[in-house]
Amino acid sequence: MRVLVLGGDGYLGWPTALHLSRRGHEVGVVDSFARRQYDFEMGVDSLVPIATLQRRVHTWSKVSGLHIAPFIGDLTDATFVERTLAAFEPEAIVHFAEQRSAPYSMIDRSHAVYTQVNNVVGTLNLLYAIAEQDPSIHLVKLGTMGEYGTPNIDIEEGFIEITHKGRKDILPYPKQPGSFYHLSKVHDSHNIMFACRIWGLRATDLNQGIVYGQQTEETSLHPELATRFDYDGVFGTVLNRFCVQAVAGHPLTVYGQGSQIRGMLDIRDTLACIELAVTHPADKGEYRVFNQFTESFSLNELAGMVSDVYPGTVEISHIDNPRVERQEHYYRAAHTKLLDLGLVPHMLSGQTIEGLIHVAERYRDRIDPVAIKPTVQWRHTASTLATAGSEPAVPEAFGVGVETSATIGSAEG
Ligand code: NAD
Ligand code: USQ
Repeated sequence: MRVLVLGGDGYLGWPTALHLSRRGHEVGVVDSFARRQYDFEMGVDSLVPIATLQRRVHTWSKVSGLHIAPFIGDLTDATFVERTLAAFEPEAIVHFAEQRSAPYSMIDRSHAVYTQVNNVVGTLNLLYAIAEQDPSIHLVKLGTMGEYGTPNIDIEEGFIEITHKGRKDILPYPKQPGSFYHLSKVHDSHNIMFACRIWGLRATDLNQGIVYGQQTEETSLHPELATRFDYDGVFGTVLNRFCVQAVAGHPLTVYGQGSQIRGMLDIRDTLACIELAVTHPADKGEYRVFNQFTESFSLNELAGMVSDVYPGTVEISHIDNPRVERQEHYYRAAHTKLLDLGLVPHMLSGQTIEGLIHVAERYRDRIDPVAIKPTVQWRHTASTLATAGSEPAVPEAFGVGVETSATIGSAEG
């Protein structure tokens, strides 16, 4: 199939492009390099060095003899989106190209606005281009498990049957996201579902859990094919961070009680799930949702596993939770649809954690201990809100972790 991977220079987009290319699909990648720019803004870097996109594509063609077509541009530019679709003529589009960090979206007003404009407008431009050029293109869109939040009932895959005053309907599952980033995914989901209903588009919304891991079959073939590995307090995700922290001799930063539970999956399963979604397209007019994770863990369990596997001493530290999130909560989420399509998951094992620790040890010299600390607070103070009108390019508000008695709104926790 002709598959266009949006966000194809990112942590998940690049290995997905390689995987689909190796599996015989004709692949194009689109990226604006926004992600590389956030690193400059924050003064952080991927732990594993990454080559430029042009270098990556060149190395892939040398290693595999296969071509990946790069398209450089921004999805918020509607003309760029239209031209790219017209030039590549995809049968499927895998859409990873969004600002994906919850803490980044919570830095201040301008970062919340940027995140929602980038994500929602980019997706809207894409929906219009698909509808106008070829409504048969299957959109495979990355959503997130965090759209659902942590309700006190089982989470279903996108929809729930509700009986109300004696009548029944199947309705979108209620959403209670935990950051302006997660909210942007909810807005996207509504827009995509609406476009399927009114224009007859076909789409799969993949509500993905937290991904861990750094190496895939294809990225391991050459150092210039490596994907990024974030461990900093804004872009690093929990298990990847804990492994780097163990190697750095830094206490594992469990936020709050650590009883929060999240759905997780191995990066190799992300690739497999995307391929399954692409090769089993939604029907014309169908908007379907798959919950893309394989196992759930509490943060304490994750910290415990890293501490058990790491050969040296590991300290686990419970720090004040910078986020507003439920800590003691029920969590049971359905995730059978991808398994029904044939997913054979890589379960989290000591070996997987050892692999991550090994990557962190190899690049130990590149670990910046200053980058590890969480710096973004969900609870804005009155003084922060009063100064939120200014929009510095590198926001001084980054690190606004000042808690005062005037702290506003912290209903959960
Ligand atoms: P990433 O930031 O590494 O990659 C996203 C890529 O999209 C970047 O290369 C960035 O430059 C590009 N991009 C962003 N906005 C763009 C725009 N307007 N136009 C063109 N390119 C743009 O993120 P990732 O970790 O690879 O995540 C990919 C997707 O998967 C995201 O949508 C994210 O929300 C979702 N997701 C990620 C995880 C995870 O644990 N990493 C979990 C669940 C869902
Ligand atoms: N956490 C810690 N310590 C840390 C980092 C995080 O305890 O050092 C906690 C957080 O408080 C949270 C949980 O770990 O309870 C997950 O945080 P995270 O930063 O690993 O993941 P999250 O912010 O949820 O976002 C990540 C990706 C995002 C994706 C989401 C999937 O960055 O793109 O959408 O995972 S999900 O969580 O299912 O919504």
